[in-house]
Amino acid sequence: LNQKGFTLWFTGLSASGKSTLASALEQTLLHSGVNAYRLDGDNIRFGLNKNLGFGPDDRTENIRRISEVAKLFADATVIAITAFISPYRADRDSARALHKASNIPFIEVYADAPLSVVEERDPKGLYKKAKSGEIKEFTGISAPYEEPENAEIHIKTHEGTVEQGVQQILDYLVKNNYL
Ligand code: GGZ
Repeated sequence: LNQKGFTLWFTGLSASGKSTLASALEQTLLHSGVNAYRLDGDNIRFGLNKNLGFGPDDRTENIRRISEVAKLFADATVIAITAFISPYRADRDSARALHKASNIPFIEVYADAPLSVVEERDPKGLYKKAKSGEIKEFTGISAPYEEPENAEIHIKTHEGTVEQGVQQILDYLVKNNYL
């Protein structure tokens, strides 16, 4: 085994393109024989974290557990790709510190699209529901999103294609000797 594991930590608003980018990247890596595994709402919020909601404490616990699981995957030489809003800077920094303590690289990827753009996309109608008050504590509307200040990779998802975003990540990984 000569693959070295690390965690690629996506953060961004709902509908910012995190999951799309994370899936496309995972596919690209797997097709080139690199072992990667994606953690997202579908396999975490309906399983390990099904007892958690969207209040501040539950989001913190959501991110804490995900960071522990990602670290284990990376420790097992897999590239862990996480795709969660992770709205609090302190929680992302804790995830980073947890990795650092085990000497496992942690690469933050900001999927950045303006609120006006994600509200317009609104693929599941959640922003509409948040604005009408039907959904409470919705990130960007009635709950905070703290933008990354020093993400290793910053992708303006509304300014390029998915393929360009994936390429931006691959370029970073190659340039920094992760691939
Ligand atoms: C934000 C919510 C909320 C609230 C349900 N706020 O677009 P989606 O649907 O598929 O992605 C969102 C997902 C966010 O879960 P995360 O685990 O990524 O959030 S966090 O990192 O903040 O813990 C959205 C849906 O869940 N969703 N209610 N109130 N997003």
